[in-house]
Amino acid sequence: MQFYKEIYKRNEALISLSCTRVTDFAKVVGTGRIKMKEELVEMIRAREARIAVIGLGHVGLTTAAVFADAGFQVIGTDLKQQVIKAVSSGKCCIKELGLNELVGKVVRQGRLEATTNTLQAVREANIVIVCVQTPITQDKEPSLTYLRKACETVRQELSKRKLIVVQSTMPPGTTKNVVVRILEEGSGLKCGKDFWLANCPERIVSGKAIQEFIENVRIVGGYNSESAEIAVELFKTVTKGDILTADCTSAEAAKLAENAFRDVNIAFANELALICEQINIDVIEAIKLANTHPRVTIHKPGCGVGGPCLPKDPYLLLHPVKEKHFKSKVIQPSRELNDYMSRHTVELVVEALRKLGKDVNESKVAVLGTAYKGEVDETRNSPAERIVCELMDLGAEVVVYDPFCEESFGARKAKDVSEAVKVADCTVIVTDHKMFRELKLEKIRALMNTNSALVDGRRIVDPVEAKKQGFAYYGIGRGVE
Ligand code: SAJ
Repeated sequence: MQFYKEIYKRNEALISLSCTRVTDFAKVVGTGRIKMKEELVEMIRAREARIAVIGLGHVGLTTAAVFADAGFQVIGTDLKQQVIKAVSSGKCCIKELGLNELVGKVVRQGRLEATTNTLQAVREANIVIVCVQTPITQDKEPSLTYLRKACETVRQELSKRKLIVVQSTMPPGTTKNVVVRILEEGSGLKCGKDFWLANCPERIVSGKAIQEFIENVRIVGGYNSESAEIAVELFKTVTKGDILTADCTSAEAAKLAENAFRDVNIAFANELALICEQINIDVIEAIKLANTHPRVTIHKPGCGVGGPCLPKDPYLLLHPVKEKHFKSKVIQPSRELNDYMSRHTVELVVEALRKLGKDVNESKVAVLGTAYKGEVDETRNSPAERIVCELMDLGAEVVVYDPFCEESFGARKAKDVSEAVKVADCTVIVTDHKMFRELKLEKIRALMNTNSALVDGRRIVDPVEAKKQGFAYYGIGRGVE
């Protein structure tokens, strides 16, 4: 709170003071620092500040392209040579609406370059934006290896007057306890005084990354008030949404709370689905009715929650209290329930086959979708992995098809839906791609074995139509009549 008061007081003071009094004010805070800060702010406003973006994944490349499009000179860095090669030739390796075109445009205009030489990029930059991944280990512990490495590289070329912005998602306390320490260690520079630091969590959803980067409300967690002020100036150049300032730990926690909330809401929908299966009603109908209440918004149940964020962010949120022996009663059980949904889907497949008089180990199962969600080409933490592997462990012959992903998790990959479902005993829909929503059920039915089942893990098929076509239909959250 003190920190906001400080920003507020200072802004008020600067606005109301005459020129001479501004000089007096500056004396109190340190003329040199005020000047340094104002110089960088001026450079940002004039688009003269050079920006280095470390990590050209989904978030980093979107960030780099949007800032370049706003008129900045941007240099993006990545460890992967193929990413640098693609970006340097004006292409992007990510399926993201409008990003390919935007990268092409800013590279042609000479405003975006890419390199594996992060040290040089940092040296030449006035602003460094860190966008590296912060995954979890098998034991659900945060792995800050990439973040530490990026910060260590930044430190080697850290000089006065630079602004460092971290967009990576971090456990609460990481900016203060890890990032600052690494940056200051041995550099002889003081954070908030010689250089500035802010943590500005990304909040963009895959598929709408550019739009959300520009339109979403931004949270700027400043290490100190000056850091926040400069970072706000930076994001003002690209953001239409409001920009809110906070202390860095609150900003970190807020970002994790968003994803943990979504995960818990989906877990609620999934538990509701399991209840509905037991009492022989359809969860989709129940949720639709419940959501007509003005203060109720239940998410969608499904065969699992995947992607680079939701399956790990709840663990990042819980991390700082783990050593205090805090026992999570909502967040962790929700995570576990969402993880269980892929196994439940396999159970539905086995049950569907059993009811048709077939053993899973003598059956062919077609899995439609390996992406973690519809219209993306990303398979990280996808529920498809567990579903495919467990079905193969049970002895099923598994064939997968996904229009956007190469990954098949060890199963045979079909070139199209028809090849995947041909003579299959069961088809499982794992991803809600648009093309699977538009499946021609009659055609699928004709290609599959005579006695066959359809398991809808995303509830995108009309159950009435499926039954009309002669399928034994099983959907997550729908009791079997
Ligand atoms: N899912 C459900 N039911 C739903 C919604 C999603 O089962 O009702 C599943 C999806 O199928 C998918 C997973 O959850 O497997 C994650 O989907 P998502 O739509 O939440 O997408 P993400 O992980 O790409 O993006 C989230 C977003 N967070 C929130 O909406 C709170 C995004 O805004 C974040 O920026 C992103 O995480 C991130 O990078 O943290």
